[in-house]
Amino acid sequence: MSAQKSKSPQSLRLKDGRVIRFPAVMGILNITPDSFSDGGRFLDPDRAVAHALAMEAAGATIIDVGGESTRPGAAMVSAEDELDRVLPVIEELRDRLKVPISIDTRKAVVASAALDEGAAIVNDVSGLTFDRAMASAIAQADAALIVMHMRGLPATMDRLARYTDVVAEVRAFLERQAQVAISAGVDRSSIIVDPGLGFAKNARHNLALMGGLSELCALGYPVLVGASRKRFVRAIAGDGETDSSFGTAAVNALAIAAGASIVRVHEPGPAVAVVKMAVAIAEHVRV
Ligand code: PMM
Repeated sequence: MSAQKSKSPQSLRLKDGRVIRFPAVMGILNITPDSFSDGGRFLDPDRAVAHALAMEAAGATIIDVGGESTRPGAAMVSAEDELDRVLPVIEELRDRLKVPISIDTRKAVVASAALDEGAAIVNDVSGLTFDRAMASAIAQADAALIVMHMRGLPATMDRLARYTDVVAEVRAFLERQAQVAISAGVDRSSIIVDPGLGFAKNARHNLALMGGLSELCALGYPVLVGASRKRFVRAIAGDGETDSSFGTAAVNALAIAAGASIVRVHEPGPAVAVVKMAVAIAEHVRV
């Protein structure tokens, strides 16, 4: 699959030599009691491991493991609780998965422990604003980094959804925080950026960011889009499982067409089909 616009990188090489080819599908593994659509389903480590393996079999080429819900209004989780949830699962998956693991955390101690245990990518939804030690922890481990845009904390972010020009403001944040990572020693070619759909953004902001995705791609970093089953998708496409799955598929197709490199989803199987189709059309259009 390769139909990336010329400025977007075609792949990302991890320090262990594995290569993630774009566009890629990232499967979500939330080991939390309260994440929006799958809270409580994978708290049991055996179920979590089985689900990760099933997502890999369905075509996910990154598995994103998280132990803290960041849904709007969610309360903070201690580093100990987060570690208790994610480490046993990462330890088990390390030798059973062929694809790389990303750790979805805002805390440097959690990131470092997960990287030691076998994760290769840190997915920081705070875009390096939550924990000052995060950038150097990632640099030290020679890991890859996803810099996502958000404002405030999950408990407060809905109140901060005010922008004059959401695309320009998100773009400036991503550029600045990627630079923070580079200054701390993170390799430029290991950085992925993400507009953070739904994080301190209302439906209008999310739609504007989708419309401005090519401007984010122009930063030159791979762009990740995470729309799976989010509030704005359910509000527009419908709240039922089928509605939100098709709504998510529409966002993913348009994201890939605009040059995004990774889609983050709960259901990798359908997302792989969507990505293949979007790539085929994009390649044909550009012949
Ligand atoms: N969304 C959620 C959690 N982590 N990480 C990135 N990089 N991008 C996202 O959009 C994102 C994320 C919240 O969704 P979930 O509770 O369904 O995982």
